[in-house]
This record gives sequence, structure tokens and C-alpha cells, in this order.
Amino acid sequence: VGRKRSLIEDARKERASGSSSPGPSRGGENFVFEEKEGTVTLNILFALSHEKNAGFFKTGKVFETFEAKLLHIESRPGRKSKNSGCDDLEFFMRCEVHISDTDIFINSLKRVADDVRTIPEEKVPWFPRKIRDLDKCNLLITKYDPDMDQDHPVSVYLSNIARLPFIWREVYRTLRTIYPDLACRQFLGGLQQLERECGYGEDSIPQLREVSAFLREKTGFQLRPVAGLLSARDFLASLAFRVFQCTQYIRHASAPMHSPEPDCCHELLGHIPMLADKEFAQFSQEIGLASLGASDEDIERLSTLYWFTVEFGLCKQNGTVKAYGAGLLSSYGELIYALSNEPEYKPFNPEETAIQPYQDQTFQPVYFVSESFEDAKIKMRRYSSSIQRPFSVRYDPFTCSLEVLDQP
Ligand code: HBI
Ligand code: NLE
Ligand code: FE
Repeated sequence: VGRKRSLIEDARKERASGSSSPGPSRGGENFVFEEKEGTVTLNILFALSHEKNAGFFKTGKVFETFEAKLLHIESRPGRKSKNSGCDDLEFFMRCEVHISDTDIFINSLKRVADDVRTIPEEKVPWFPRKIRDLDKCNLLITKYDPDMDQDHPVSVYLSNIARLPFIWREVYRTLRTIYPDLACRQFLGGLQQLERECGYGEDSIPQLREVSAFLREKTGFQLRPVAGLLSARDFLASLAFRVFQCTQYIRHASAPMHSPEPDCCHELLGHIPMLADKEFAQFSQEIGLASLGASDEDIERLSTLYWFTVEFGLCKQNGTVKAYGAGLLSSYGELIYALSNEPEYKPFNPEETAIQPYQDQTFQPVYFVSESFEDAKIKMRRYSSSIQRPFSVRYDPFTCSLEVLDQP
């Protein structure tokens, strides 16, 4: 600590006296991956001349002092040595340092090495690497304020606890009658299994823990409770790990046929039966994987695609159009409307669908129809692979973590 203090003091004095060359500004342009825990990743190049005796070990001392976590080291003959015949070496180091140490760290290196430079890289937003990191994917975009949100499902929940089972019963019963005609084959299969094996029925609201255990056996998806609407980035990121974030409150007794926000009826009836299907689970995870570290604009397009497929998608089956979107399958009102021939229908085509404006307060004016599930998956995969990222990700199902590979 003492040593660190003195290096920091030295660097401060140096900066105050203006003798050092300008360092990077707060590490901003040096980001490889954005911080989420106060660290930045830096790409550093420096040279050591032959005369700087043991210079390498002095730089090592700086790394040690700032507790820089080394990720990569390379060395090569320096530029000077090629011309002059002396044996300069150039080093490339990649390391993680605490964000507030960035300037001082670079300046300290400049004292012991030559030509210290950081290589700017494209800034990539932080994303979870391990399933544990999902604890940090918790940015709520709707926060419940008991004084303000009289109509929010949580207010409704608190004032309706006694009515809860009745709301569930009514939603279940009315939807169950129209599913056979309007829901896709995969949904019906999933729901039947849930009724047989997981206690689904109009008499009680299924428990998240049991449903999660059921899904894990079917497709490896698991559920976790969430307090409200998450940011699209955090919501989509969890899908990459086959984790689905579920709300737990319930809609108002006065509007059982449609809720603008997700509630437990929507999660349990709309999403869960679909997530029990292997192909659909894969489709969902792939959207999640495509979202990791994507730009804000790409997140916007991916969440629009999610909206018009996973939430409001229609697909052809045996010559008729069926619903597979969860927002439809949990709303009696919208499910009937969506298949009534009244709204506009467009063929699902990711490039076009991704930029369709949408709203989340009432029924959609337009729905996208896929030729089949398989077709939607292939088209979505093609779209996802067209998203530009300076790295690629691979999911390791054994460790539930990501391998992140640099793109050359
Ligand atoms: N958060 N809890 C929750 N549930 C959702 O379905 C949800 C969300 N946040 C964002 C979101 N859906 C949409 O933006 C999707 O299009 C990603
Ligand atoms: N409209 C749906 C329902 O009533 O269940 C919820 C949609 C959530 C995106
Ligand atoms: Fe949903």
C-alpha cells in the first residue's frame, strides 16, 4: 500500500507540473468491455530499450502496485531495433485495472518504459459471462410507486389478494376453451404436459419453483422472479443463459382478458408452455446470445424482433395461421383479435420486422406471420449473425457460462 501511495503521489506531482504527456482521459477510449464492477480493460503498448536495465521488471512492479490483472502479454522486436540494430523490445499487454487508477497507472508506466500507448478499441457494453452475473441484470424500467401507480399490477395485487385465485381461474378457464383452435401445436403440447406433470389447472396458480424444475428437465430453461419490467438489455441477456425472468403479481379482476404489462398469467400461460418446446427454447436463447454486448441500436432492433415473435408471433401450421406469441396466448381479447382477420398481417422477415414501430398499451395493429417455426429460426439466425460485434460468444452448457472469442 505504501508503495502504491508513493507512486500515486509521484504521478500526481508529475501531472500537476505538466511534465508528463497527456494520458488517456479517464480510460474512456480504452474500453474493451464496459465496466460493471469498477474495472476497465486496457490494451497497452510500450517499448523498452536495451539500456533500460531490467526495465521489464520495473513495469511489472507498476502492474503489481496497481493490482492490474494481466490478461495477455506479447513481445516483439521494437521498431527502433529494426533500423539501428540494437535490441529494443516492444510489449503488448492487456490488463484489467480499477477505473479510477487508469490515468495514474498509465503515467506510472510512462516513467519506466518508452512510447507508452493505449490502443483504443471499440467500446462494448458490459454483459454477463456467467449465470451468476445475472444478479447484476436487474435494471428495472418500471418501478412501483405505491403513491403514484394505482393501476400498476402490484397495487392491484395488494388490493386483490383475496381475489387472486378467482382471477387466475377466470383467465385459465376462458383461454383454455379457445386454445385448441388458435394456439400452435407446440403450445398445446407443452400445456398438456404441464397439466399432467406440473399441476396446471384452473384451481391454483402454479408455483414458480415447481414450474422452473419442470422446465429444466424439458429444455434446460429455468425461471427467476423479477419485480417488474426490466431493461430490454438485461431481460434479453438472461435468455442467453436459458433463464427466464418472471413477474409474480397478477392483473386486476376488472380486466382479466388483457393486461398491458406482463403478470403471472402472462408468464405462466403465455411463455411457459412454449419454453417447454426444445426448438422454441433454442430460438429464445439465440436471441439472448445475439444481444450480449450489442449496441443500443441493435438491442432496440432485437427487442422489436422479440416483441413480434416471442410475444406476438403467428405461424402457419397445416395451412392455418396459429398463435405462438406469449402476449397473445395470455390475453383472451388479443388472441381472438389477432386471428380475426381484422388486423394487418405481414410475412416475418427480420430486416423489416426489426424496425416496425410498436406500442405496449393495447392490441397490436400488425402481426408478423412465419411460414413455420423452423423458417423463423433460420431467418432469425441469419439476422443475428449479421450483427457486427468485435467478438463472438459461445455458450458452454456444462458450466452455464460464455466463452468470448476475439474476432481477428
Ligand atoms: N422485462 N420482466 C420483463 N418481462 C418482459 O417480458 C420484458 C421485460 N423487459 C423488456 C421486454 N420484455 C421487452 O423489451 C422485450 O421486447 C425484450
Ligand atoms: N397482453 C398480455 C396479456 O394480457 O397477458 C401481456 C403482454 C405482456 C407483454
Ligand atoms: Fe412476455
